[in-house]
Amino acid sequence: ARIIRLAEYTPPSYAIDSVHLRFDLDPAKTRVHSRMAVRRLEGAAESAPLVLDGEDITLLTLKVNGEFVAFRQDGNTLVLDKLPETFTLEIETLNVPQANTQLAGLYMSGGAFFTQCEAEGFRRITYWPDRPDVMSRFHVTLRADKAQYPVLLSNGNLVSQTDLDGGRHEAVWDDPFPKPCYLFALVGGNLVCREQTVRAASGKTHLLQVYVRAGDLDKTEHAMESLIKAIAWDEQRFGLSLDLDRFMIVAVSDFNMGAMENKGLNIFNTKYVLANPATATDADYDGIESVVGHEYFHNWTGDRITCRDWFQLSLKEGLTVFRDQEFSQDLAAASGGESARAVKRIEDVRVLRTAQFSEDAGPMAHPVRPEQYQAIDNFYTATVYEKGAEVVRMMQTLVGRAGFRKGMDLYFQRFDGQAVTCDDFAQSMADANPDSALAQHLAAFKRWYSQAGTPRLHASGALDTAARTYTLTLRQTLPDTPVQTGKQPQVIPVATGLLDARGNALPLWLQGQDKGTSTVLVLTEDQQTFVFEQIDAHAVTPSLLRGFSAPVILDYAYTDAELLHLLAHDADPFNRWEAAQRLTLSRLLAAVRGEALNLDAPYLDALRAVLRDPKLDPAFKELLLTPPGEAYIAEQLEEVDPPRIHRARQALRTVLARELAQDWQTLWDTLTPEGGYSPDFASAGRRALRNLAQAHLCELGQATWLGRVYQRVKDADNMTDRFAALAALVHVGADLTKPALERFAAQFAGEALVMDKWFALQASAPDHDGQQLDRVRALMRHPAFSIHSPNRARSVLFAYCQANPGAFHRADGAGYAFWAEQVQALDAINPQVAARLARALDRWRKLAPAYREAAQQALRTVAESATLSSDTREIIERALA
Ligand code: B3K
Ligand code: ZN
Repeated sequence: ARIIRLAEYTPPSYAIDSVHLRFDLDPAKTRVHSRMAVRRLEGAAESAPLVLDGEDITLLTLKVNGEFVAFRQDGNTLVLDKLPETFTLEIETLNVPQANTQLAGLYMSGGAFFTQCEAEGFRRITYWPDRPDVMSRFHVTLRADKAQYPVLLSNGNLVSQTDLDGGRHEAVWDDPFPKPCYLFALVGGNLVCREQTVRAASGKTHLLQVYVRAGDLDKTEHAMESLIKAIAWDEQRFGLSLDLDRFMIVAVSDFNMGAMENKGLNIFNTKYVLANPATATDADYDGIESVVGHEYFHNWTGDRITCRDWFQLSLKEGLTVFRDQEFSQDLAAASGGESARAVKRIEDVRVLRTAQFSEDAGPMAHPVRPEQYQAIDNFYTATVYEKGAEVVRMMQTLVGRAGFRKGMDLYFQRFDGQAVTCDDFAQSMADANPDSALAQHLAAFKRWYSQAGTPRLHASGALDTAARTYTLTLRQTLPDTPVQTGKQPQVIPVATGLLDARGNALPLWLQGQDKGTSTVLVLTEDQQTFVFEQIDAHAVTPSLLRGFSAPVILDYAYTDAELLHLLAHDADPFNRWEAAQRLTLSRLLAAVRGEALNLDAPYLDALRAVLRDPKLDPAFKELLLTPPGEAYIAEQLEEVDPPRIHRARQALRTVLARELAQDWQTLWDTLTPEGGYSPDFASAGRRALRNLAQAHLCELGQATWLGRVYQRVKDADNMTDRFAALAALVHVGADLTKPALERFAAQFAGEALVMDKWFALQASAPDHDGQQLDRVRALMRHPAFSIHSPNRARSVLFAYCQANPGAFHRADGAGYAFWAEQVQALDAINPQVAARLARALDRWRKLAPAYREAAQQALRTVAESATLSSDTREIIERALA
């Protein structure tokens, strides 16, 4: 496949100022008529051809100014030469939505029509210069059978709705904002909606609608509330208000990812819309809030200002993830106080360090602004999204919250309505804050966009009691990554505090300046020293990288005593959690090396003290007592034996269950629910901690506990508790597991999202008896399984191959052979989803020899298949390179 390179970017030669699209919707043959007003751009040669993309569609007619003309067809492009300066281009194509299993372009789900155009789906609808820097005014007419497709939606405002002959009807939509084609959307089907009008700060009223299938209306309240909160938050925090009269969210069960920010017509995976207490967990409620926020925030960061080319994807994604993270933090803090902010931050960092750090260390390592790709859909990654968000967060750290707002204002002032680059954003931030460290070191800072790999931050400290100084030396190293070596230093903001022997915060003086008790040191060179003055202490413990102020791996030779000290006293809650993680990790790593797992009294006492501390949030305690995940542990090792890691982590849980039994019991007894279910921060935190206690109590294997938990599967009044109980049984593999699973399936057979959880829980269960792979195969034979549904495929295949390393990695290679089979099967149906599954073997080179050979064999098997999509091929080739 062709490699697309950032260095080869050239601006378009033609603009399409406006387009009239007409769809005659039909599952087997949808006709798409497009009439475009085209204009040659200044600077383009008179002879410049117009290049249109098209894929898997049939061209019916093509006319320039009403005349048939000659054109060249070259693979998936159509090239027009000898064009006038301005002209009308008319194109008619044929789509077969019912045959579109890739779910990109125009497709069907549950008997209704939906589109997904980002990144390159519009070319699967009609011929078009499918690139984000071509922005047009869209005027759309939709026609369909009225009885089957009573609801017809597209972007912008509804102009008219009329009945036609033959039981058909027509809806006309007009989007007042020019947009790239990837933001186009249409929906046609039998849907119902929850609607509400809101009055914005400006006094303008807007109509908000959430469309779902009949029967799901009782699950739309939380999405609507989240949308209303998102609108208010963006006005308040960034002064950005809704620019449309009407804003719609539509839920669809077959969707390749989470959701899509089409202008005024967001299309969502049902998973991120539908929730009621009986079917959704606290995590689902949180997911909905953040994804509804995310897509809404794209209206400004993505839609009003979009990307010049797909290499700039993080311009909208990193920034919008940052915005949705801030939104969730602000909402949590509003209901749960300031400490709730830290809980959200820890959750985000956990995702970053698990998914992104391993990506940065593997064959898919790429900069936040990638330099090349074969299939752009492969670059909707943790690096572009989560690391991209950290880059934006570091800017905020360097210029301050008020400075960040100024930078955002300037960015909108300069670029509203345009397709721009990451450089444009960074420059706006720097220009709005000329005296900041960001402006001073902008070029070096921007290496965060261009250099791949996770920097290592090495820190060491020296206390000089005679001179009353504490000298902190910071040094950075940047690892080589595939195709990138010899990197330059980056700008690393290191939020720092110092603790004395009693745990008090020391006043910080740097070069005679009073820095309070926490300060951001800015590392810009390979190595720098920072001398804190007037230190009156006999021992100093540094608290570094507070709040995880940069996406780096911190290397500091903390002793257990120092970590226990930070865990007990650090004013920064993130670093208290981090200290506990480090203490737990070192014990886990010893167990993985084969040492006996004897948890020492100081460590256990520290955990007990946390559990008993009335000042700490239950949500924080739950995070602190949850050991690092298996994938994160694996990243700390040179050579990985996944089942061994699983056993070590499991052994730790068993010891924690036993040693802290008294406390688990107390938590279970005292964290009883207060009133009916509410997904708010405090209630969710109490449930999380109580369910963690329950899981540990089940580990002890007492029949009374297992019976009690089975009872909870039967009578819990909300899905969070019911599912936690079911998960606890599945995890320990108790006799009651089977009847509990059966009961649950019978009760929720009609709830697709609940059944996804049921499948995923079983596919990710530990392999107690060597039969787990057979159980996964049996799940695939279940009548409710379908590989065509991405959610269902994820709930079985991804849950096993990606989320269950202890069972998937087998010395006999059977897990890998299964993976190879499924990647190929899925690739024939849906390359985007297949390519995601393909990444389950990204880290194969790190595996212990027995696994490694079998994994390589499986990768080769897939590589040899002749029909592979470019999506999957790119992943497999990189893995084998
Ligand atoms: N922008 C979409 C992602 C589209 C992915 C295309 N393969 C969702 C989001 O980030 O909001
Ligand atoms: Zn996004």
